[in-house]
Amino acid sequence: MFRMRTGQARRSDDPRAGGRPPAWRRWVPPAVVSMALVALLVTPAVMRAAGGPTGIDIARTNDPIQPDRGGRVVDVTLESYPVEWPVADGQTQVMWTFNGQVPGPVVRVRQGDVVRFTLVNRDPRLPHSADLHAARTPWDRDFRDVPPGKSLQFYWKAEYPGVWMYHCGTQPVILHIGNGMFGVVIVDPKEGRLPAREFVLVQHEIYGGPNDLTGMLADTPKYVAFNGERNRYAASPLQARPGELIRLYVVDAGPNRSSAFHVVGTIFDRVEVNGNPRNTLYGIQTYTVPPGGGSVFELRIPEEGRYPVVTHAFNDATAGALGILEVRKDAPAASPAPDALMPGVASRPPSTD
Ligand SMILES: [Cu+2]
Repeated sequence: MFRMRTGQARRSDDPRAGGRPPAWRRWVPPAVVSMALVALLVTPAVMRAAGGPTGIDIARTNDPIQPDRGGRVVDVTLESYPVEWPVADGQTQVMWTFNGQVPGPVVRVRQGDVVRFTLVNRDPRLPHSADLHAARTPWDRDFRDVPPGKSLQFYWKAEYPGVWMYHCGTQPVILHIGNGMFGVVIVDPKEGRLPAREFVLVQHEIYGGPNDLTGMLADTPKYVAFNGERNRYAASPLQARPGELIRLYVVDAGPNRSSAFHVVGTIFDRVEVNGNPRNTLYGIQTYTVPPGGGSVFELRIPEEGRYPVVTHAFNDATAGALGILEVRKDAPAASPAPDALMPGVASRPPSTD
């Protein structure tokens, strides 16, 4: 099925607005062809690895939109399906995921880019959806449920730099987020950033399994975690070198608890509220990231040592929202590879039960 609901997609600055049928139904402007070619060339590796919607009809909701000057069209495809996921000490449970991992893959674009976003629902049983906090677009059109075996595609523009949550918004939303359906969009500022050692940390709760709606509503998580697993970075610390710039993209996926984000033994030189450099605070000990929010934390650690990364709400740190940042002169060099942003988080195949 190929559904087009283009009427709502018009933007006030679109020269094609005015009630005529959308031009792309009748002919394809050369600009669109070149946009498509650019998209093929610049698709990030992490998204190429996610695979495409081959074999599934795409329901597209709006017309292609133009990137800002210097911007690109970037293809991003997320696939929803359940996996057996290690939550703590080799213990696994079924989690609902984007692309077979908790958190879902990091989507990284630059301010001014246009994202051609596709959600493919490979869950044989349940509808899912994608609510992207970085996108300004109608909820009832683009964040709507995608039935099993179907897909949905829409365009959105990365307007503000920042670190943004995305999540499944299918009812009951708490169940879909509580089962692992969330991830991070990084929109890099158009003026760029200083090179740094970068990590993405998503704090979230882990409940008693996909049917534990009662526990989610009562706010009684089994574990609290950074990046999918209790104490993930305690046994395998994050590594950095003395004095280098460290940049942490922190999102709290909840669904219920905030993160009182803190690194023991140091001070954040800068905190960018929502990850926008124009919202910068200096010299911060702890900064709250609420469910559905994110911030960028920058720090330099002069001395070698072990520096715990925690939520300073210690019930949740004790429940697993704890890691170690290990600073050593002989730490491996910082890697620009997308995989290095969330060490240890790897895609798993669909659950077969
Ligand atoms: Cu879902």
